[in-house]
Amino acid sequence: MAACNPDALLLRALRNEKQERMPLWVMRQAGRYLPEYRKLRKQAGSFLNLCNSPEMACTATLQPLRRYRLDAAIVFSDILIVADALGCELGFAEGEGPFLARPAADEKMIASLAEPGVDAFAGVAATIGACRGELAEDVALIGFAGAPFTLACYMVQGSGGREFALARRLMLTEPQAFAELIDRTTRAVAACLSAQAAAGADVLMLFESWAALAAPHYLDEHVVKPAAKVIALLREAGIDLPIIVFPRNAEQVAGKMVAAGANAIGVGWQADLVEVRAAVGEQTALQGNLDPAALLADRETLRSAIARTVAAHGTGAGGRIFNLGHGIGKETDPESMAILVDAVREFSAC
Ligand code: 1CP
Repeated sequence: MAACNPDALLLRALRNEKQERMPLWVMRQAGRYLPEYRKLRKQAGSFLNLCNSPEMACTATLQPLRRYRLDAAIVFSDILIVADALGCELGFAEGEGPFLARPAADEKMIASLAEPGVDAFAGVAATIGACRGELAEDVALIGFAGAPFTLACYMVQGSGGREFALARRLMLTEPQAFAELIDRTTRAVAACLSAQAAAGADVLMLFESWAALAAPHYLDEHVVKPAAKVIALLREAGIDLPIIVFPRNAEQVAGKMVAAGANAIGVGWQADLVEVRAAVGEQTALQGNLDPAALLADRETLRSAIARTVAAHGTGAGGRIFNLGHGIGKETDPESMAILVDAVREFSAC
């Protein structure tokens, strides 16, 4: 397992070292906006076949790198593989999205979940291994997992959505069962990330995409503490890779995530980068946060939005990583990504 060059731009930014420009990668950069992804997805027959085949998942991971000068690849997988390993049985409904056939909807179902270890994540580990050999030395490979609260939302609900009312109800009405679910999920997330670290990931990222659904009263207990525990379990296992935490739309926890051991904070597009920087100080890297809708605009509008995001990152000592503030939309013209890559290089050069 050959790691990338320690001087790769993304790793330097994560260590708060001097950058000649901002490193750039894009959430969901391997995905449906690329015609070659849609073709591969068709060949695979289903999203899950694609995820579960290390060879095809590796091809999907590398597709955006073949087109664009990006500084990182993110392994092609999904946050819901952890829910599957816990026993919730991940399925995918064409035209709708992922679902869990056996949701962890009550105390009894939560008590009967599996205890997946590192071996349960051999598939994504094999994808990481396959990708690392194909990537240029200066491209970092990012391994990832969903954070416990976001996964718990899907596991109780059984499907996606914007509200996750069943999960929020369980959190209120059966606090012990919900805490048990978070606890079991926390251990499984650590196992999933450990497997990816052992297979050669250079950076790890925790997607806490639905953090904002935890009412303020619950944020510490169900969002901050579980992330801290995942990080502690990784450090105890001797894994010292940089860790990016993305508490989307709950950026008020950024300072606490840094105290919990996060090396960088992913910032959603609705948050003010300048405010998050003030909260975390100059010792922590920030990643973000262009509105993905900017990629649907004309070239000049897109370029000025990029210039604004670069300016909001500022020029202080803290690490600065350019990304979108959420995943790239499937309607995006691949040519807009090319404009983005050139503009970030142009505007952030120093
Ligand atoms: O081809 C298809 O139809 C599948 C679309 C798709 C893709 C490309 C899904 C289903 N997952 C993925 C890959 C994926 N998902 C990656 C790796 C690729 C990359 O980033 O380049 C990553 C990091 C994710 C992460 C993920 N999956 C998140 C967290 C990020 C976020 O967007 O907030 C979440 C919430 C999911 C769940 C999920 N998987 C897929 C869909 C459509 C969803 C959302 C479901 C919902 O809430 O309704």
